Amino acid sequence: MLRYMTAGESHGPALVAILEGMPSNLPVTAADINTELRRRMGGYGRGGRMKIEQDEVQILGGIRHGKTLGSPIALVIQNRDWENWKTVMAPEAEAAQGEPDRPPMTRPRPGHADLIGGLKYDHLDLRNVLERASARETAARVAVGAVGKCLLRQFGIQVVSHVVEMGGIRAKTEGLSAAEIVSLAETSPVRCADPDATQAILAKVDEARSRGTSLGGVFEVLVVDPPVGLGSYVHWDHRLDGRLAQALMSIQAIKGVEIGLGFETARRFGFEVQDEIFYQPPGQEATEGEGFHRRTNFGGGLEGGMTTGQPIVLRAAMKPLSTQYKPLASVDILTKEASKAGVERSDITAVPAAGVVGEAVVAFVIAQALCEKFGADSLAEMQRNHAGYVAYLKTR
Ligand code: EPS
Repeated sequence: MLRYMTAGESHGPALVAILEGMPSNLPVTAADINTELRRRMGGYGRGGRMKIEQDEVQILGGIRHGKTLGSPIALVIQNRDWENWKTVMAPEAEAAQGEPDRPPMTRPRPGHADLIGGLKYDHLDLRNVLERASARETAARVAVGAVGKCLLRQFGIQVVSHVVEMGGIRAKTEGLSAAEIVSLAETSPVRCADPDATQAILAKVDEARSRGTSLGGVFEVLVVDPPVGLGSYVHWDHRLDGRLAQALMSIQAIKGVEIGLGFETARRFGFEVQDEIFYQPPGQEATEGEGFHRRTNFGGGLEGGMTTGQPIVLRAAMKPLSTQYKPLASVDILTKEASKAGVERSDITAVPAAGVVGEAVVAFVIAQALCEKFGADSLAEMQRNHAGYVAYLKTR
């Protein structure tokens, strides 16, 4: 089974990921991964940290001469900021004497993992929690997802994203193709495909900054050209919709996930939300699709926990980041006195970056489902199995 783990603290020496179960002979280069890492670092509204970091992957195992070996893939991303935190974050016991200018963090931020993590893991310095709870960890997930994208590319599957809403400002993208959305979003400073909405969002980010607060939003992830029948209806943990929702929900600060029409389906009649089924014999001049096909995609490319072959459409809602430059009420965990929450350096918003992270976690889940369906010892074996399946589908 394709699986991965990450380790590393936000201001520790590095982030580490181990990805296991990728087929052998898959072309993967550091450049494939670095492209995605760089996309994640962008977006208007990021804080000072992104001026320090220049995320680049080091491949420590599992790839030789540009191809996967089938063995675990070990990836490392150094934290440049580590230079400024060497004593505070040192693994050595002697360093615990601390630095006078960086006292323990004892005033938990509402909405962050600080308080509950401190209680649960018995920490009096909440830095022990926030360092790992930080969304810095998503750099490692993006590296893993980039390898997943390399696999998907071999099967003609693309995973893209764009910001559809920020601070209550909604993008208008009706009538645009996925390709148009992507090219517009990639040139927008907030990764939004609507130029008017982009301008309004930039102003809203500035307003949030000047008011000492943060801004949330919604991003959409699209999986273009997935094969029919990834995932399964037979068991709860095989259902691909559930697995994709979990992956997106696990991204820091995500509070809601929708698939296709999502919550809107609940407001409509039944006949308004199902994607009717049509058939056109293969080989005949295809006007709107060969074989079984649909004219709508309300279901977001998923039926019964399986891919329909239409684009998979997922949206995730990110709350405004919990660090507030104008801090909210909190309590000092040592003195128990009412106190303003601690202020850690942070971003005003990270919704544009979260979209890139969304692509990565979705790419991983789709890659995992692809490996399950087509076997995953070698790329050639997967391609043979995939070709056989495609040929079989043409007979139906
Ligand atoms: C983060 C706080 C900020 C962000 C960070 C996530 O970091 P710092 O405290 O070092 O300024 O920049 O995001 C990243 C470092 C990143 O690579 O995305 C947090 O508290 O979650």
